[in-house]
Amino acid sequence: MVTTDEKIPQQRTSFDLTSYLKHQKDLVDQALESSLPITKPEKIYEAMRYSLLAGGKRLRPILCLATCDLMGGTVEMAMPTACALEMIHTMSLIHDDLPAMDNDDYRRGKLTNHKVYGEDIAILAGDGLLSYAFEYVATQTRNVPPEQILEVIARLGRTVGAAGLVGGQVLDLESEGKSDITPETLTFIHTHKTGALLETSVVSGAILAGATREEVEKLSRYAQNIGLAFQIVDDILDITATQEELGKSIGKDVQAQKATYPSLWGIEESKVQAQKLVDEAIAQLAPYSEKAEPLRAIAQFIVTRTH
Ligand code: GRG
Repeated sequence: MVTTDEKIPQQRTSFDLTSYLKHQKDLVDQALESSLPITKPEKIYEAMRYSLLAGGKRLRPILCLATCDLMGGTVEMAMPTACALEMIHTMSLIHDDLPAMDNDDYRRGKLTNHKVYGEDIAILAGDGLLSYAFEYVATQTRNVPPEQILEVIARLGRTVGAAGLVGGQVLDLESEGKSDITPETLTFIHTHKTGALLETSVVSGAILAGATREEVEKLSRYAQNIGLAFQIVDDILDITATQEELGKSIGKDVQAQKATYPSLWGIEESKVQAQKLVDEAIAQLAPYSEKAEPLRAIAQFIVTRTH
């Protein structure tokens, strides 16, 4: 029992990332659920919803909401873009899994889109999600000046195209089976294929909230560092995790003779490099108070995650 003259021990309030991620993921999942109603032709909407609502960490939308909040914006301002980021991410997974690319049977613990709906519909489901993402930002964003919405749309376009995901994927495909891939080429592949969308997720939340150029640049550097760390850990998990943990086939990189960070540096050195990048990302957040705790904790989560 605590009496009036007894001192209540001061509990250190450490940020609870698990609760935060769960809460934000639930918010995003609800928004995604209502973002894409089924209409005619039902088959394509079902295929789009199948992959969009198949789970996943929702890291990109969560990052977008976190930076919008850090810069003083609201959930309402960022949620349409957060959903669009997940639509784009999902379409890239659908296309990446196709027989013409990585030829995967499982994703997020479920059969891949083409395994359920066939290759033709899977291609179209990806295309449908990609175009709907842009429509969704343009028509659903509220309480944000039009020029900020336009900047987000332009950034999204650049991120998915040849200057981003598409470019990274092309170089990735071309590098398969080659033994002379340099660290620079590998970094180019991953900053484009994986890093670009993570960076745009972070930056778009800040832009929607009206962040200054300096703030956007600082957050860009945070994002570039976590983007590369994320991919290094992805490469490590492809070797060390189980299929149940990842929800997809493992060991694909070795099988496809892909150059990866562990193949260049070994697993231990790859872990050291990933932690260095995370430390650098967190250093970018020095000017911000405890309001940046979610971004700091997410950066750390990137190297400790098991899936
Ligand atoms: C964008 C027009 C357009 C085409 C796609 C196929 C392709 C071009 C690019 C490949 C992009 C790709 C699949 C990159 C890998 C990114 C990555 C590390 C995915 C795993 O992300 P997680 O761990 O997955 O966040 P969950 O399931 O949690 O969302």
